[in-house]
Amino acid sequence: MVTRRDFFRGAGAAAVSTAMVSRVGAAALPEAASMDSAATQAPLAPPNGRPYNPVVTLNGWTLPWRMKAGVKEFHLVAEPVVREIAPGMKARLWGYNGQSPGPTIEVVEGDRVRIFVTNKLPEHTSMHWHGQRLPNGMDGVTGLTQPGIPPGKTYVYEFVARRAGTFMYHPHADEMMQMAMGMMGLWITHPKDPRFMAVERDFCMLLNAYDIEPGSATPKVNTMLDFNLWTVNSRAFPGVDPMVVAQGDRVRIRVGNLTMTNHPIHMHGHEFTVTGTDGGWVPPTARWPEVTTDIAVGQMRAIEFDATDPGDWAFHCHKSHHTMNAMGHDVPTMTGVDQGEVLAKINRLVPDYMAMGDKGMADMAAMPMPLPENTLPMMTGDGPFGAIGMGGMFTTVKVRKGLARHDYRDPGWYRHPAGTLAYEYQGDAGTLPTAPQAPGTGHMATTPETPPLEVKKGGHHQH
Ligand SMILES: [Cu+2]
Repeated sequence: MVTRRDFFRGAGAAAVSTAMVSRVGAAALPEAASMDSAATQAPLAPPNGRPYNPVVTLNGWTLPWRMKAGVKEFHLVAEPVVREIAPGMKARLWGYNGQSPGPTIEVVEGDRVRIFVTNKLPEHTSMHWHGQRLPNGMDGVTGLTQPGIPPGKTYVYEFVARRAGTFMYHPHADEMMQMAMGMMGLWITHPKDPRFMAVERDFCMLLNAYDIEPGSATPKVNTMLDFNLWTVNSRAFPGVDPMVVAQGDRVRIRVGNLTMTNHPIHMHGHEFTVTGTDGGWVPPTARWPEVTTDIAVGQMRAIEFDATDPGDWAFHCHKSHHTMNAMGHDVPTMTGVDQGEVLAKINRLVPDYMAMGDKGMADMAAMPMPLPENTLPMMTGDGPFGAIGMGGMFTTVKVRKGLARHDYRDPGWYRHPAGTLAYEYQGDAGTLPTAPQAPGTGHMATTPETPPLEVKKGGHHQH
């Protein structure tokens, strides 16, 4: 089997791809390339067909195709996979061609596309091409437009990619189980004219979610809403790669939501506009600036911005529990609770037990707790200033000056120019500006009775 790694080895993707096509040219089925890595792969420059600007799938890859009599032929294999969610945790999922999500499919508006879908699962499946214009019989709804694809069989889907945009693919068969197991992928139809809404960097990702008990590896597939792992392309922070862009780039980020709840996706430091939805491109006159856009279940949003300001800018879902990993569930609020007495009693029985959360929850991010095997900390990730205290749907957009056009390598942490970093106040409390008292607001405003603020000299924290 040709892996993606083999595919990129050698002089260039185009040359290797041609070799692959000639090797399997006589076979009825196109080779099903497979991927063994969860790292973000270099964009796949089209070796044939109409030109386009390829996307970068975060922690993913694009499926190579073979051209047969003017038709682009792809081969997807539905199969059990092992996906690394983040270093330290692997999940047993169902996916396509070695990974979950499956590989991104990239075609050009007007292309005739033939997709072979082989079922290596123990139950039937099908493939629905979410958002596409196609003949009804190619829509992949089990029972409605086709029988399920039985285990061991291959079905062929064929249609013309009529509309440019961002699409998704997923089964329409035993959906609750199959999507809870990670069966999904992205489909990009590029515009015929590569200059249409061209951007320098074009990222894409699917939001997905799992319910995996701490210490286990297989999702609970009957969970309806109470998922405990919120992921970007089946990766949880700090396993989600940064999006690396050059200062001055026009950047597009395409986000599809195949979880069972909505996600207000928020970006720091820049305004963006929504330029694309599932239904197509948003006309420029209908766009407005945002820093957060809510993405409902089954929706896709393409956002665009000019990367004007260098830095490590957070990019995340704004639901706080979606930037946490498992263990965050059913934890009682302990803020303000003195656990000292009960702690002494518990420690006689369980020496490792730690009381937590009496001053807030931040210490959970920094403390190395004994965790079950194959379990991610609830809040984690180390930054240049200590624990980031995040998990789940969180990553960064790293804007740097002078990056080469196709350089996506992690540049490390941002180095803040002098005078641009928040700092600890070292002066006298008496020299702090006083808050003027608002008229008529009574005791809610700062009053003369407020005890003077104690600021410790010498820069030591009190806790
Ligand atoms: Cu969310």
